[in-house]
Amino acid sequence: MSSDRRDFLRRAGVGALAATLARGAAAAPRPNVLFVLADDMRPDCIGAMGNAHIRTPHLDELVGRGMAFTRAYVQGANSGAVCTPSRTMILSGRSVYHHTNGGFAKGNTGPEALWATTMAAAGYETFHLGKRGNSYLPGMKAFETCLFTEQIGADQHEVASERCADRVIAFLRERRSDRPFFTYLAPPVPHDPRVAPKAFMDLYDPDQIPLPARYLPVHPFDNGEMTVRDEKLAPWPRSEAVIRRHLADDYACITCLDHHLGRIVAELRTQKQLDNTLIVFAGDNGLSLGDHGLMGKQNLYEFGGMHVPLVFAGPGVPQGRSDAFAYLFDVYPTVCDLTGVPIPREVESTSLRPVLTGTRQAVHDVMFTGYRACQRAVRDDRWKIIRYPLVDRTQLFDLATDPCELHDLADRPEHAAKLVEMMTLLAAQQKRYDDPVPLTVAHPQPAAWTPPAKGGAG
Ligand SMILES: [Ca+2]
Repeated sequence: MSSDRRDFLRRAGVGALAATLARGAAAAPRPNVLFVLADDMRPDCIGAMGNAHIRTPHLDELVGRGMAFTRAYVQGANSGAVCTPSRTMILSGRSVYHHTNGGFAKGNTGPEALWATTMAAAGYETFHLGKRGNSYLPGMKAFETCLFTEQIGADQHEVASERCADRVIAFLRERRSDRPFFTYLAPPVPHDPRVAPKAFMDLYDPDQIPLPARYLPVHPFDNGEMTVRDEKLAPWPRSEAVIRRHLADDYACITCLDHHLGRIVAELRTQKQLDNTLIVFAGDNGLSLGDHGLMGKQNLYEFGGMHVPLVFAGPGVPQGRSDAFAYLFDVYPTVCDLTGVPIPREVESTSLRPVLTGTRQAVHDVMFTGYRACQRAVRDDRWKIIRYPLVDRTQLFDLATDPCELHDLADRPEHAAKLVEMMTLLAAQQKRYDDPVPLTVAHPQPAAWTPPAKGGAG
């Protein structure tokens, strides 16, 4: 054998060994991923997160063995249907200010690497089940299997949780792939109409549910979105009885969803896949349900439209709770990071893995949120400003002493410097994300607001 030939074989052998090692690395079993996105869910509607009046045993178990983020937010919306930009951000990893679908961008949004495509390229079998409307169609159609709730009768709210769970369980039982799965489940629950089977509705007596600490009959001024559809779900002024009933209905839908999520988890346990499945639970946006005289998700209060539940549990996730700031669309790069999937450069959001693993306290210093052209907010650990440009109104809250945002300090002379500091911070965040909305307008409208004499469901 010639030395050239031996040299070739040696090099080939090394190459083959390297290839084998590479295959071995690639074939190392990645965990399955089950992402569950509730529709319109407040972050305080999980028993284990401090709500003594709601029953969520399966979500409690998830929180108990995973990591819950107490300060996770949707970045913003240029539409009353906050679902649309929220889901677009999740599926694309692009900021609301760099996307046209419910976002603020005009024209080219830049290249995007869809979450489903990224996971598929890393060897995942991808499965989507969620509502067709108010989401991001290209992001959903990038899944190998893309089912819409309408196709399986899960758009009927009373049976939506059950039918969604049935379909996911069928997927888990029927799949023959050796690949790990990435399942994206987005049931239209607890979104209104807030109806669940009687057994769940009967669990909650409205008279036994306390009023929220932030309850007001009417919002004190015009926030620019006072009569959008969600706000018409209750008459003005919001009566205590009506708010209690909405809360009871909401809790019933969440308990029903919790029950059927428990069935999916039980199936994973039966298949001995639970320990190898990363489960992420989140809400696509929050909801007011009587806080500050508001019903919907079209505002920037802490328990308004943008603050959402976010829980990770499974391989690589320690048990605990974090008050580190998180944007909801951080979920995409975080899941990549936890499963060893490369994060595409087009993804603008940030992996929360350093927070999950304890190597960093936080990956965001502040949270910046926006709603159409009428509301902007920024908060840090203690202070928060909400700016309403169209009515030239500003609120300043000390969240350390006033977590319910009931005491506006914007006009207090002793906080004048803090007001300037927070306005400067807000402007800097706008610049960072290319937010085109001005914080002042030439001819602001009057801030005073009178509820319609008629209107609003009973
Ligand atoms: Ca929603």
